[in-house]
Amino acid sequence: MTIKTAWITGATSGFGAAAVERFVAGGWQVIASGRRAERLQALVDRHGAERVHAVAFDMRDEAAMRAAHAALPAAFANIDLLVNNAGLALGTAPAQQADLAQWKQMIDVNVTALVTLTHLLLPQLVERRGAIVNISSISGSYAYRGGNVYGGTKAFVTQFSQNLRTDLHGTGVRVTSIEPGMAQTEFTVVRTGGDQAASDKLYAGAQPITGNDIAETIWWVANLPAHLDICRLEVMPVSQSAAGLQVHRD
Ligand code: NDP
Ligand code: 8X3
Repeated sequence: MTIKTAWITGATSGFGAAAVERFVAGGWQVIASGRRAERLQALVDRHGAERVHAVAFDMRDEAAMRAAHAALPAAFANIDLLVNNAGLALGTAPAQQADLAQWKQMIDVNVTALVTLTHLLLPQLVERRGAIVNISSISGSYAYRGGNVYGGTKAFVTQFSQNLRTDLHGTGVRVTSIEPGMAQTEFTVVRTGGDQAASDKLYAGAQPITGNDIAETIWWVANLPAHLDICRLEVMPVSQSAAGLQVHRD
């Protein structure tokens, strides 16, 4: 049986780390990327260098991304699946009080880096009739206070996914936008600048989505018969739903 290869970005934590475990358990090879090299090395130590190839770089560093791609060992060079998972939210302030540097960082990682890696891998994904799974978010569809640029980046990811599908029509390449709701990962600790108590409070009693839940979803999407494309998939915990519009009165 031919062993398939996935490149999973954001593999050091949350959805990405869980996806590495799921794909390795399912017999795939994984290229695991992220900034925290020691966490990537732990994946290699656990699964072996023949199953996991670690590439530590900042997604905003295009030269490092290209170098990591160019230096892939031959055994990992034929990529069947790109999981564009690396991303972040920074801040919860309304737009008029937000930090511009945080806005730019979210755009750089969630949008610019995602399209750069996609552009880099597209030729071989077309050649191999591969697949792309983009991790978007319900924040791209539903407005909430403080969602401003984060939600904007995820609306981009959702729409980019649909546009990719259209451009890739006839190539056999599958594209999926997975749009999770509230999930307990390091996401809120990062968003709040390290406030573990705020993160714990947000998730308390809500039974949020877990990293394993989304890893299992990515696995399912990627392993469906080749004639099926899950185009968009919105996933929320049962405890979460949309809550409508607001009205300000003088
Ligand atoms: P985590 O914070 O647990 O994981 C985020 C991952 O992104 C880490 O592996 C981190 O790696 C990586 N990352 C962030 N910035 C960079 C960068 N500059 N360069 C390289 N890698 C980077 O959060 P989640 O697992 O929850 O998030 C994964 C994706 O899911 C994100 O795109 C997020 O927007 C999305 N999402 C999350 C939801 C949630 O509620 N948790 C819901 C919907 C979508 P490192 O720090 O080592 O670089
Ligand atoms: C993360 C989900 O709704 O907290 O993308 O922004 S949300």
